[in-house]
Formats: sequence, C-alpha cells, structure tokens
Amino acid sequence: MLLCFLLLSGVAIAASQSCQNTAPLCGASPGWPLLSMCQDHDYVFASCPEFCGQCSCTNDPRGPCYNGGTRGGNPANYNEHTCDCNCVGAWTGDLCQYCSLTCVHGTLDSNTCTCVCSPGWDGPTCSDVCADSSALCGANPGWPTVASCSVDYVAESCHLFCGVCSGGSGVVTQPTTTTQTTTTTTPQPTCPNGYALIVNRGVCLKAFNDERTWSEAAAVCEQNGGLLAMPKDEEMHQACVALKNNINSGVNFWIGLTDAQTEGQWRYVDGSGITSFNKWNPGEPNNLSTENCAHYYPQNTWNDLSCGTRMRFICQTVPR
Ligand SMILES: [Ca+2]
Ligand SMILES: [Ca+2]
Repeated sequence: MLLCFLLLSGVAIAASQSCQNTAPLCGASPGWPLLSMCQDHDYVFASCPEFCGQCSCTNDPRGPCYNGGTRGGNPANYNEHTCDCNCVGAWTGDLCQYCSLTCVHGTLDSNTCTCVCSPGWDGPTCSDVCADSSALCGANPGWPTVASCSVDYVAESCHLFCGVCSGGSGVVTQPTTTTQTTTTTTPQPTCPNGYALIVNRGVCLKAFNDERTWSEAAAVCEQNGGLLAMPKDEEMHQACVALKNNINSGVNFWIGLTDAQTEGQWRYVDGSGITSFNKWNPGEPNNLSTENCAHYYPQNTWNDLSCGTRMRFICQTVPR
C-alpha cells in the first residue's frame, strides 16, 4: 500500500519510476479499458505497466501471501491494487488466509481448501450430479473399459464411468435426492442470455434496448464478458443491422469504434485499426463537436457523435 501511495503521489523513487503508466488512457474509458489489450498490443503493455500489473511487488510492506498466493503480476489488479495478493484455488482474503468454499454435498478439507464430495456428487463445491459428459464413456465403439480412464481426457469426460465420484469407496452410488439423467452429448458452447450466436463467426451479439453513454455501454458489454460490437466486415455489419433493427429500426446504436486516443485515427475497442471496410455515412466522420465515438444511424450507416450522448448499443462476446 505504501509503495502504491508513493507511486500515485508522484514522489521520486528510482525503483518505482520505471513502473508507472505513461499514457492517460491506461484503464480509461474511452481508452484501453480491457486488460486483454496488455497481451494483445505491445504499445498498451509498454505504456501501461501499472495497469497491466507489471510492477514489482516483492518489497510490499504487507509481506508474503499465504497458501500459494503471490503478489504482483496479475493484470486484473492495477493502480492501488497492483500489489494485492493473487490467491490460488478457493483461498481468499487480503493475504489468502481464508477458505471461502462451501461444500454442498461433501466435506471441506480446510488444509487444502477443497471439497471431498459424497458419493454421486461432483464439481468444486460438490453441487453437481456425477455424470459423464461424453456419449463415448463405456460405449463400443468408444471407451468400453475403465482401462481407458488412464487417459486424461477420458477421465475428464467420464467421471461416472471412471468412478471419480464414488467418494473413495470404489462403488458409484447415485444421489437419492435427484433423478439421475445420463448425459449423452458433449455440452456445446452457448451465448449469454439474450445474445444471438453468429454461427459462422463464433461470436455472440446483442442489441440492447437501454440508452447509455458510450462508456456506460462499454461497461455493460464488459460485464457480459465482451466488448461493444465491432462490425469489421460485411457479415458482422449485417448481423448488427439485423439485431438492432429488430429492437428499434428508428434510433441510433453505439458500436465499439472510437478516435478518442488520437483524433481522426479510428480504432475498434480491441485496439485494432479500422480497415478499408467501413459504413460511414457520406460526410462522416466530421468531428463536428468533439465527436469521438461511432454509432449506427437508423439507415444502417455510421456517424461520429459526442461520447456522452445516450443511446442504445450493441455488444459482442464469445460463446462459452
Ligand atoms: Ca473525433
Ligand atoms: Ca458526426
């Protein structure tokens, strides 16, 4: 905390001078609000060492973290949190000293902070019914004998077949409170609630019917694990148009395109520059009154507008 205070207060310490953000856009929105940009973009990594969790924390006055935790190096922690403990597993607390786990059908091993599940139960908190996730477990052709369970991916897919959920007794017992259903298909990735899967692209899209500023809209998308939509080609453009017009074909929708970093240099919110593909309305972008954020007009073309304007918006994320 002391080190971070000194960093923030600008006090000259040789060791910490090398670990300060040098760009005002680090962690700002509009700017570089996503930590994934630290991995993807060298200029973000180089300009934002604090934001990207690269500051050295070995001399942090709070001392070492418990239970395998480490200080520093976690891009999810930045600014005054740069040197917070990064806990492993279910350990929690400022020093990773607490075990937060509740075992639904099983007992807690407080030494390792893991659940030992009762027979027939599975999952990190023993809340899942023990089941196979592949139709091939015990099937012929497939993995007909438990000898196959020595292969990692078979053991992973066939918890029931391989006796992983037998509670150590070697006999698989079905839970009595739940009707056992055998899973016969491998779970397919799905989009978050309300998002449409753009099958060819492996992208989930959703047009929101709430009016937000560009930054607020970006935050909503981030809460959904994604970004404002980035129509970088005709197919994604058409998908965005269909979804927004299904919500309301007479209003504007924000997209993930901004020139807030450098006036006139339009970038998508993943940091990539705009290519020859664009849907600017004739005469746009014109930066008429400091217009640094792009949106769809009702007629499906783009305009730049003041980022503080409230309008509907389109998010994209990936199936999980
Ligand atoms: Ca502008
Ligand atoms: Ca404009």
